[in-house]
Amino acid sequence: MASLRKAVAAIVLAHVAPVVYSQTLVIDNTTVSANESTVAPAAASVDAGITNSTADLFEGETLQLTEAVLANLTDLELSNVTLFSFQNESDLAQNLSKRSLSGLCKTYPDDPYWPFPSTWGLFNVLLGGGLIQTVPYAASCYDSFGNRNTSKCDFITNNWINASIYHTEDPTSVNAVLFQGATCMPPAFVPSKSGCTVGGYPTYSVSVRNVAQIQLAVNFARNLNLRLVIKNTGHDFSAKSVGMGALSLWTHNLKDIRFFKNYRQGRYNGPAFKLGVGVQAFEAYEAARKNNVTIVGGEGRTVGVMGGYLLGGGHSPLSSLYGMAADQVLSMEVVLADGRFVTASETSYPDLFWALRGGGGSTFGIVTSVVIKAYPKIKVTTMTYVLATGPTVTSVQFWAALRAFFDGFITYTDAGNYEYFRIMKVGNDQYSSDMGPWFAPGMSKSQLEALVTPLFSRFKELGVEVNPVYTEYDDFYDAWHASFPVEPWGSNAIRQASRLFPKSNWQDAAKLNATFDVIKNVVEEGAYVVAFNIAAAPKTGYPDNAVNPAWRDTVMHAIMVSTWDTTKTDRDIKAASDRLTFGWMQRWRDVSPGAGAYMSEADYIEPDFTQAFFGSKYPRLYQIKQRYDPFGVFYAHTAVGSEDWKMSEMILGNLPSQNNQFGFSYQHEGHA
Ligand SMILES: Cc1cc2nc3c(=O)[nH]c(=O)nc-3n(C[C@H](O)[C@H](O)[C@H](O)COP(=O)(O)OP(=O)(O)OC[C@H]3O[C@@H](n4cnc5c(N)ncnc54)[C@H](O)[C@@H]3O)c2cc1C
Ligand SMILES: *[C@@H]1O[C@H](CO)[C@@H](O)[C@H](O)[C@H]1NC(C)=O
Ligand SMILES: *[C@@H]1O[C@H](CO)[C@@H](O)[C@H](O)[C@H]1NC(C)=O
Ligand SMILES: *[C@@H]1O[C@H](CO)[C@@H](O)[C@H](O)[C@H]1NC(C)=O
Ligand SMILES: *[C@@H]1O[C@H](CO)[C@@H](O)[C@H](O)[C@H]1NC(C)=O
Ligand SMILES: *[C@@H]1O[C@H](CO)[C@@H](O)[C@H](O)[C@H]1NC(C)=O
Ligand SMILES: *[C@@H]1O[C@H](CO)[C@@H](O)[C@H](O)[C@H]1NC(C)=O
Ligand SMILES: *[C@@H]1O[C@H](CO)[C@@H](O)[C@H](O)[C@H]1NC(C)=O
Ligand SMILES: *[C@@H]1O[C@H](CO)[C@@H](O)[C@H](O)[C@H]1NC(C)=O
Ligand SMILES: *[C@@H]1O[C@H](CO)[C@@H](O)[C@H](O)[C@H]1NC(C)=O
Ligand SMILES: *[C@@H]1O[C@H](CO)[C@@H](O)[C@H](O)[C@H]1NC(C)=O
Ligand SMILES: CC(=O)N[C@H]1CO[C@H](CO)[C@@H](O)[C@@H]1O
Repeated sequence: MASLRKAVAAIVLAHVAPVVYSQTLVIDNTTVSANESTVAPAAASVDAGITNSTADLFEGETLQLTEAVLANLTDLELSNVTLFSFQNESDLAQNLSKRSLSGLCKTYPDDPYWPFPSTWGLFNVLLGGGLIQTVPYAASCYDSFGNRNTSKCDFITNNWINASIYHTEDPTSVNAVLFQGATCMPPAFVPSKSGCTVGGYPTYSVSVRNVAQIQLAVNFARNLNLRLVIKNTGHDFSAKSVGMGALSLWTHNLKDIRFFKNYRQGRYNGPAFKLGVGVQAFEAYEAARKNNVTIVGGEGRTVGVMGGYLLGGGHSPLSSLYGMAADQVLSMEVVLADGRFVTASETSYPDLFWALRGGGGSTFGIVTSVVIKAYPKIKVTTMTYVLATGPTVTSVQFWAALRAFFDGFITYTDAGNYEYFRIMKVGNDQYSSDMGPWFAPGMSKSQLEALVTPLFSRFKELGVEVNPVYTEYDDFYDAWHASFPVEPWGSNAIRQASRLFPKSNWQDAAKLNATFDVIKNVVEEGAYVVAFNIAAAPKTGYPDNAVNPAWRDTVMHAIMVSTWDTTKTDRDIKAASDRLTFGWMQRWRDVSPGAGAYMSEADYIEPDFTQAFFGSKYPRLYQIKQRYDPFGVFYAHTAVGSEDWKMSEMILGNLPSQNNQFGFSYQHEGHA
């Protein structure tokens, strides 16, 4: 530790020179590279025995920042080191916002309080390296960052839409580029508006490998009132993992996986996994297959199933049977807004534990790992078919057959099934709806055939023939892998919105008519509907947590999509965007008053989002947010407490921009 002190001194004293830092430090007159093994790990290796963790910490979780380490550094009277202090009582008594110019906004790159390059250098050294200055993913298509490379640009262009796997390897690339500002798209996607700037991407990212780095970053951001964002994969529909001028924590590399054959905690006694928050669906499912068990995760292959997915609830092909992903959690390790690292479980920070399971990402803390229940290996039968108008099927028959399918929604989810289907207009009075897949966990082919016999008989009566293809699999992995192709990514010409339609709409003939009508008429007007017959109230029960109560009452999660041609005028694009929220979606809300929408796949400007995304859970979530994050260190669009802040610039007149070019990104309006 003595050498660490000297190293820090060397860096700080050297910053009289304009650019002093590199990835090296001078320790006892010897230059060494500043990397994970030289600095952040030196912070402290904490004895796992003193935590409340229910499973041993991963190695990166044992590397923690403590008061003692900071005390060693402050002994040197280095004023910059206080920038990394934990939150304390005197911080609470004052207002941290005094550190920004107006006292209202986050500190922004043009602000005189924005850290000097030398301060960023010191930060990087304390991190042990891993601070990345943003170069947008598609920068190789342009000259702006000095790295133009035609072959790399061609590769990125070619894989932009169809290969999320590459985007999730990049520190800042996100799916919802529209809200980022689409400031660095491959030119082929933006023929008239090409160019490349950082825009709404963060300024810096920390490539996180250990807890000490997260704590340093949280303390630094809180003490300097910087905007902080968290990026795991960047899948979020609302671009919640970016923000202009932000410091980003990139958690993608937290990939540890540990399996417990027999795990005991509270009343639970069975198999479990402890998964790093960077583990993606394909990796989690591979691990489950290898250990002959099944876990609850989403359909998208590269989604971060322990990150924003699970924190927002997390629906799964297994939800009708086992509930939401958030229902499976036994404990979590979390860095809080005050910089402290804690365990959240039924017995340690139970209020936080409740909120983290469904209350949304980037709100209460930065999760580093999650312990979840695992289930025995199960067989799965899938089925696909295409229902479409054509020479023998009129649109009237098409809608009647689709309605016959809707009529069975309660029956199918009661049987533990999940059906993922799409409905689209393919021409004048021409429609198509592909079932892909009908997913029947725990069922054999003959059991599924028996379940759907009445449906296909009804199709026959209506004069509609489909060709169902059944496949029986030995385990979840194979069924999942065969059923869900790699997901698309990164369009700037798309908006989505969704609704969790209540089961009670199926228990009243007039309401079901009205529900079906509003699905049908938005498709007739050009909406593309992606829907799930799914439930999240399994017979075996579910824990009390922050999952949107609308999930417990639903039998259909339906997403509507509006796309447009980017060569259209802004006026036409705005019309398409507004029609989604205020035209089509309003009809869906009107037939389901008091229901809700799934925060992770919702309308970016859902009116009354606190009710829609959190329902009756909101007041308690807001209270917990105030308790754990009184300064608003964590902010994400539509997250709990975000209504206290305002973006001052809009895209298309009403979509808050994560890329505000004109000064402060957002304003604190004070709490109610
Ligand atoms: C193709 C595709 C398929 C999908 N399939 C499903 C599905 O089957 N079921 C389903 O429920 N959802 C699905 N989703 C939605 C998905 O749940 C959300 O996009 C979710 O936000 C992804 O989480 P992430 O961590 O991968 O993404 P990110 O965009 O990186 O993060 C999402 C949010 O969580 C926060 N966050 C991330 N990591 C952490 C952390 N460690 N601690 C605290 N906050 C964190 C981020 O700051 C951000 O606010 C899908 C999305 C896509 C694009
Ligand atoms: C603090 O510094 C002293 C003296 O160099 C060292 O012995 C001790 O291990 C350090 N403590 C921590 C927590 O880093
Ligand atoms: C480091 O170098 C300086 C000047 O070259 C010298 O005075 C000092 O003794 C050296 N310190 C160590 C620990 O070697
Ligand atoms: C980290 O730095 C140390 C000291 O210079 C060096 O020995 C080690 O090889 C470096 N590790 C990596 C991964 O660069
Ligand atoms: C509290 O933290 C601030 C930095 O935010 C530091 O300047 C101050 O000395 C700390 N006060 C105490 C009592 O530790
Ligand atoms: C802190 O901020 C609140 C609300 O903006 C204000 O009322 C209060 O006076 C501030 N306190 C200090 C110590 O500046
Ligand atoms: C350009 O990109 C290609 C493909 O990614 C890479 O192999 C090559 O080394 C790059 N060229 C330069 C000069 O960086
Ligand atoms: C994406 O599509 C392009 C063009 O068809 C193809 O070259 C590329 O291999 C695809 N990438 C993936 C990962 O499927
Ligand atoms: C999984 O099951 C297979 C087949 O029954 C068996 O060969 C294998 O050893 C099991 N693996 C584990 C990790 O239990
Ligand atoms: C452990 O749990 C107790 C009781 O909830 C709590 O006071 C303490 O802060 C927890 N410690 C950690 C490190 O989570
Ligand atoms: C539902 O719609 C069908 C077909 O349009 C109609 O025959 C039936 O009377 C409607 N039911 C109710 C309760 O409105
Ligand atoms: C941001 C900040 O506080 N920077 C300070 C770091 O330390 C040097 C030397 O003491 C000061 O000059 C900076 O103002």
